[in-house]
Amino acid sequence: MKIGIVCYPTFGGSGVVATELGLELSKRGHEIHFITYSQPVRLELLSNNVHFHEVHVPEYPLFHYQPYELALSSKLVDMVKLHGIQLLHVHYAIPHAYAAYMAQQMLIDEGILVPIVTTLHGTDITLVGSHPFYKPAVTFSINKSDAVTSVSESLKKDTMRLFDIKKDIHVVPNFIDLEKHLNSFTDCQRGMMANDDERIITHISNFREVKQIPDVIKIFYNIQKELPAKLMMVGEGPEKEHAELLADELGITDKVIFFGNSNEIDRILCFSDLFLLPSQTESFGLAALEAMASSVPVISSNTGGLPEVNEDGYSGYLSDVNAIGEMSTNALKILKDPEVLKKFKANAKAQSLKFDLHNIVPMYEDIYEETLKQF
Ligand code: GMT
Repeated sequence: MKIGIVCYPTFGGSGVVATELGLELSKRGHEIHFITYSQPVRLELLSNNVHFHEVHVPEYPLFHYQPYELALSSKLVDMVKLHGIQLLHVHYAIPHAYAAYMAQQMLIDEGILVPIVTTLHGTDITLVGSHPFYKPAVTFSINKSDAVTSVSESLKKDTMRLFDIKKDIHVVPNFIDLEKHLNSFTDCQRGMMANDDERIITHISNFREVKQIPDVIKIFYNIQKELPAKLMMVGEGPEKEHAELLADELGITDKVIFFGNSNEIDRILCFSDLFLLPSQTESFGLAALEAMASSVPVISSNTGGLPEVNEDGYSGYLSDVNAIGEMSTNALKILKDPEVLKKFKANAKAQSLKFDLHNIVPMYEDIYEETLKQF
């Protein structure tokens, strides 16, 4: 199949999933066209089967807001015509599903039929999409998609609760390329980051309010009072400065390392002992799955889709949002005893195998085939 993929090209989970999906589909013989405003961060190599088409939005002083949807829908029309793209798969409803629907209508005018598959990722539904300013457009574009998928059962329920949805929603969980997480713990150059007696705790996110960044710092503060430890904070976002100040206030700056955005997540996870994800809401928690694939147990909140990913008492522990005390106690339960840590590490790895891309990507292929048949 010739498939057009629209996504955010940044470090966020939806862009990562879209990129990894496109790469795997290309390996399975499909021709993939990424259409977005810059080359997706995890898309390092283009090939015969993987193409990238940049959406340009010319600046014009009259516009207070530059019309990205318009430029995207025009680009989609041009690329479908030029490359014979058969299906558009858009990741994150806003504004991608809306732009794809406009492109579809323009193409119908020229006698070209292209179905749209929309994947809902989380904040496009729970935080942004359900805002009254966007809701009618998001409801319309979900209902006009030819197939709709969500990354967890929990997100499907949220979508049905928050919007008047007339379509069936297929749950296709996020997935992991386990081959990228094959490093054994001894390969990781751990010594560059911490002393042998120190535990390494990691958090990776876009440092938005929803990630409860102060909770990450406070949980770590409690941990390091009980045993030698370092905290790796990976990512960029609005809450980062606040986190730096909080670490300073608590007198732990020498134990907290802020990395910024990184393309070497697997290397960082390779030397990590524990992952913290105490989010307010999380439709899936791809970062937690990436941690588990590197044998890193997860202390997370029990919100949204996280219980579908992290199994309480097995691959880590789940607690209510803001339950900093309980999260700290659970973290210490895992970290204090090397035998317990070893067991949780093995469990985390075993849990991640449920999300092997070789099992999940065919679910998308089936949806594409079914959608093309019915269109
Ligand atoms: O977590 C974010 O704020 C980024 C966001 C995105 O769209 O890139 O992540 C969402 O999609 C990911 C991939 O499906 C999920 O793993 C994240 O849980 C989800 N984030 C939230 O629901 C907050």
